[in-house]
Amino acid sequence: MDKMQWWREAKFGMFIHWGLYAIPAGVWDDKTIPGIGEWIMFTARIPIKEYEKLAEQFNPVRFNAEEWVSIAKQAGMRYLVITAKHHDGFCMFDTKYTDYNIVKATPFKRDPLKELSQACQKEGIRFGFYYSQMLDWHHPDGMGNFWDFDPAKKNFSKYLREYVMPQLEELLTNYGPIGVVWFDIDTPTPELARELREFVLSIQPETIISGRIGQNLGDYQERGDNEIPPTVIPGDWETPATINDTWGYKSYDHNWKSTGQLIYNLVDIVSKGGNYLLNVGPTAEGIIPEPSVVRLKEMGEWLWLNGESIYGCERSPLPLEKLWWGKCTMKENKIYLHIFAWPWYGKLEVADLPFAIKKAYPLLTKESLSFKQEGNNLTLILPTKPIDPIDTVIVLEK
Ligand code: FHN
Repeated sequence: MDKMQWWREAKFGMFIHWGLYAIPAGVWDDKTIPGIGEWIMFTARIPIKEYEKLAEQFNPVRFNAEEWVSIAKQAGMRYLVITAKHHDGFCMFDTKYTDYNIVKATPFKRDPLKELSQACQKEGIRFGFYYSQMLDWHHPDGMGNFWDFDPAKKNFSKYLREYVMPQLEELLTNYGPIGVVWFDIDTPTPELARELREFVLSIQPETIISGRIGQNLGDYQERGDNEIPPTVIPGDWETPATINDTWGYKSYDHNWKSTGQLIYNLVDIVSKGGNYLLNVGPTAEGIIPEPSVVRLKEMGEWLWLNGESIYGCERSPLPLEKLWWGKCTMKENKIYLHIFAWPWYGKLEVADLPFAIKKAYPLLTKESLSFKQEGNNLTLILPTKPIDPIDTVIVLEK
């Protein structure tokens, strides 16, 4: 079977950005630091020696892997991707290639990736990890830190071969089956990207590699952060996205998207053929912020009832730009109309249908709706009010 199959069907995953940056949470030296939380070391140009001290304080005693996985599961998410090493270089897993890791450098001493991988396996959620292969502000040969190191003296291929690859070997050997290796940004040359790809696949050939390995060598295309393409896109692709405006936790970012917006984004992405990798940024205590949990739970409630119109669905067969009322997904002999803007006059005209319709009904009530089809055009009689307050799904059956 095609190794992409489970991923294509999954549609919805949990991204987790968790690391030392959760301690300052967007504040350094009593100043609020602009931008995304996990970039604080860069944005505030924090010297390694100072940033490193955060590790001594990192003790997320409230972290509970099973709880996190159950939040993902209840949200209807089918895979999980957590930062093993972000740009700050701190390793959130046990590694013998640096002591700058959560087991050796913190009072916590536990390996959250191990616990999460086990909890995922138990719950049937695919486990994956994010690994910053290009930027590493802590390693003298990684890219990006020009305030502690002289960029001219860096030996990137040495870092990639003698540090990144051995760490990937640990991650691909000690944590069970890895669904996704989520590289970020890019790998500078096609040769190095190919070497990296082949190395990963030599250990776990079934692992899916994110598009940001660069050089067109990913197994799917990664869209920009929070970028939803305007139209249907061929091939496999994913949108990584935030619930507020940061990936890593920031104490004062309260700009949470509404549940309605998040469901709309999910449906929009699926209607265009993609996956939605939605991020949470846990606190330094190990808690997924409550506003995220509430929204994920509400998404899960919607998906519990309407998941048939999402999981395993194909891109819209109808031209999306004509659907002023919502979105459309499809699976086997069914077209799913996702109505976000309810036509108050109780009638919906749908043009360009690819096949003759035998039955029409709301997914939630299954009560037949009357309709008339002339050629490719359908007129559907709808109840006067929506059945779901956010997205009422109408099924058209062949
Ligand atoms: O720089 C990172 C950022 O911190 C975050 O990890 C996002 C997630 O897609 N990726 C990078 C920028 O594209």
